[in-house]
Amino acid sequence: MSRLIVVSNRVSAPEQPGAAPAGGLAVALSAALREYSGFWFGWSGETVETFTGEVHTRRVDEVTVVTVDLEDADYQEYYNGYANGTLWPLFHYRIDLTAYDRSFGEGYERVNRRFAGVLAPLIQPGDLIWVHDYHMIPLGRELRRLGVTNPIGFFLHIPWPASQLLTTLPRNRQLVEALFSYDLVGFQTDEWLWAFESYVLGEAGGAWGRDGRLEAFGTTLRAQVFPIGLDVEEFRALAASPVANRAYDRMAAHSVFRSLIVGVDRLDYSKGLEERLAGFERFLADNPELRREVLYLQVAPTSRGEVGVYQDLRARIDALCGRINGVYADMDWTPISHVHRTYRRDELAGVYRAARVCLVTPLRDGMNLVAKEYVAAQKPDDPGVLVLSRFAGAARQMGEAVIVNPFSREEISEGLKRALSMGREERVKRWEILMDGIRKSGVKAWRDSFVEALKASHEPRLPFIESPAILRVRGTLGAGPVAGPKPPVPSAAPGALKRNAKRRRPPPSDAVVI
Ligand code: ADQ
Repeated sequence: MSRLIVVSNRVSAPEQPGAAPAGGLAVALSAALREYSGFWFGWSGETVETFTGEVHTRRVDEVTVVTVDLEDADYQEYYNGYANGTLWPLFHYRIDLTAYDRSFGEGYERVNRRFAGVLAPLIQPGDLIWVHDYHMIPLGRELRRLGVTNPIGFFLHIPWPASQLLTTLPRNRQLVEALFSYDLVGFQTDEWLWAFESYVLGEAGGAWGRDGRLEAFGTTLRAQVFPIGLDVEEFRALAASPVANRAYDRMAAHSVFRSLIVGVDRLDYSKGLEERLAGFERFLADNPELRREVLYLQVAPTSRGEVGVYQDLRARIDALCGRINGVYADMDWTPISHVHRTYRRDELAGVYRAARVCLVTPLRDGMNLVAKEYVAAQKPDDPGVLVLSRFAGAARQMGEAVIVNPFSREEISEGLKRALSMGREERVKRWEILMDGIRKSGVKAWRDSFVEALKASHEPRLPFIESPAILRVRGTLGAGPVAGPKPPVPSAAPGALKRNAKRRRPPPSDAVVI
């Protein structure tokens, strides 16, 4: 059987024993890696002063994890810069927050060349390579340049933007051209797939090829929808665990005689937290008789805290919660509890179960797993109600939720009221349909269908190897190792180690994903 190589910016195997349990996605991918006896490759989460290309190999829970350190400048330009300062806002339709600095783009290309240079010698004939997310778009092209002809697939966890937005990105054509080095490109929903097809056909002069493949840039690829899901049974088991029961009891005692409304999000502008709080404020203003009947718990741990816009967002959310509480709180009741911590998955599952309503109102979201987790954690005979943004990828599959426009505070307020007043019979009916849907499109189905489609969409390729002259030029531009043997690892002399001192970068709060 072929080996499977999973590539993502952060590998999600727990770094130390006792670290938070991995999410459903990590569990599913780890299981696949055990089945296919492959390995997981990515950034170590550490930076050093000078890139060496040295790989760190560990076995975590029977999975081989291979990581590489990056340089400080890589971290700033590739990770904080192009990935999270350019592509993330742009792909979430926030061109007002998008940084178009050229140095970020250069850092992004450099890091992808470095990853490819380290990974290529580890690839064997017959291996399947599965690359994840926006940090790694050029990786496939770089692997091809180094002569890798194996099947390589790419899955985008976030939205694909409309062409009118993507064309604001300098070198947008090169970014899309890079995707044509993959055999298969997967999206969460048909909306993001159509936006991609529309760019290829409208902007890149592409065309439909045979068997539904897309042709452009002198080659072809298959683009398909693979909606990501949960390991539903695992999550239901978590929701019934002793830790979940304790969290449930705590929340039930805290909200006695009141309905608990919950929101759980990484603190990110795409999640619509400010708009949601404004919607909740509107609900309090419009429904004086219901005010003291509700408690709203918003769990929003800091993510990407080194990036300025995220620090500003934190300050605005804190101020907004403080203002709403200041206006509406009473001696024995505070409408909003706002916590910054991350919680264990089993604890979160207990909180979901105790909540009568879950507010999931991103302004734009690839899928949104919180929506699915909330549904999976409910009591079948007395489930709560999901209020879901029409702009979350999850809304394409979860039409039985109360669907709202997150930009409208009136719609959030009305959706909340509708959810709080919904009778048990209707709640059960809607929940059963939602539950059936998330069971049918779980994370294992997602994973297996992607891997099968990757095998089926691979077409033999001639090795694409650049001339030694080009490789030399790329080397002198600071590209790092591009092929062949690894560069020498610096000597272990104390001075040398100090000069290349490691720095642990912030925990992967944006990598709850992978
Ligand atoms: P994210 O933007 O991270 O993922 P989401 O799908 O909602 O968004 O996943 C968040 C995960 O983090 C959930 O599993 C949730 O339980 C967990 N989480 C959130 N807050 C937490 C807290 N305080 N403590 C502990 N855990 C917490 C990206 C895309 C999404 C896409 C996923 C998967 O942006 O659209 O659904 O990848 O493809």
